[in-house]
Amino acid sequence: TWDKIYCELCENILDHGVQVSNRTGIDTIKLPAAYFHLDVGKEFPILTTKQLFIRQAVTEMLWIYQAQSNDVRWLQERNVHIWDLWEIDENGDWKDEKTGAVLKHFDPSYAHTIGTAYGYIVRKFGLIDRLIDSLKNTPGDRRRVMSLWQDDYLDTAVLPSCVWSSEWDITDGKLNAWVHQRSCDVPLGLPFNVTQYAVLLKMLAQVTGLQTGSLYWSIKDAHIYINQIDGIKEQLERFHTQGDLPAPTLWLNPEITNFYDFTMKDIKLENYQHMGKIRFPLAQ
Ligand code: UFP
Repeated sequence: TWDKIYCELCENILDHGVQVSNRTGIDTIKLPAAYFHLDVGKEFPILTTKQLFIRQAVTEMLWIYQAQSNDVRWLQERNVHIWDLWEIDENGDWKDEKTGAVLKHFDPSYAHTIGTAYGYIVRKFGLIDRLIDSLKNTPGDRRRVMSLWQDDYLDTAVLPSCVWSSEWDITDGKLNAWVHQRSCDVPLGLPFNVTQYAVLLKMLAQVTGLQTGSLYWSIKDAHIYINQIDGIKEQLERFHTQGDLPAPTLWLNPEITNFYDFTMKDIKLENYQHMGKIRFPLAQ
């Protein structure tokens, strides 16, 4: 199950990781690489050893792949504040949350956005439309690579996309995705990212008439910030004393056949049992 894979990765990082400094000023314990496989058709992956905020996770995914937006206000209007620390201000500045120092200056036309990353790239290169077209019309295609990493757009991005590549495969009527993440905040980012791509996989399978298959997930730089270690130890303690809880199911409105028609009302997590919140600090 996902909790087991996740907890083993956390233990592996704590036991065998190396402490390094990085641009955020908060050290991490890191492993250079990690990999796992999840059969989403069998079990919907969402952690039960801590509560995951599914509404926020799905909203962010829709912001990137459906609204194809880089505008942080789109999220704020929906009461999602996970990108507030990376919002470019009116003057084009991206500022340090604590000191107010300007970390990077952008053209003021990027005000209120995160610059040219994530949804901006999806829209600019028509990535979703191309993917859906290929899934429907050339099922045997082996070139379905969706790349959010575009060299020409890195300098104008506040945070270049972390989960940046996905490859989409059809085998035996099932849709599978191979997802790669260049940098992974395991306590905060990974639980969100995995659940988001599981929802995306199911949405894409539905609108292309395929069954839900697997997520194959690879990570370069899997890390835990040192101020997150206590929270992870608490989660590991929960897992070792209570195991995990039965996985919930994800309901998608079966009437939706166009990817762009999905709204939050059409996406529901049912029977989600979990062991409650764990607070983890976020490094800007
Ligand atoms: N991060 C994730 N997943 C995401 C996201 C960010 O794990 O979807 F947007 C984390 C990884 C890293 C930090 O800790 O955010 C990005 O920093 P950097 O660009 O220096 O890798």
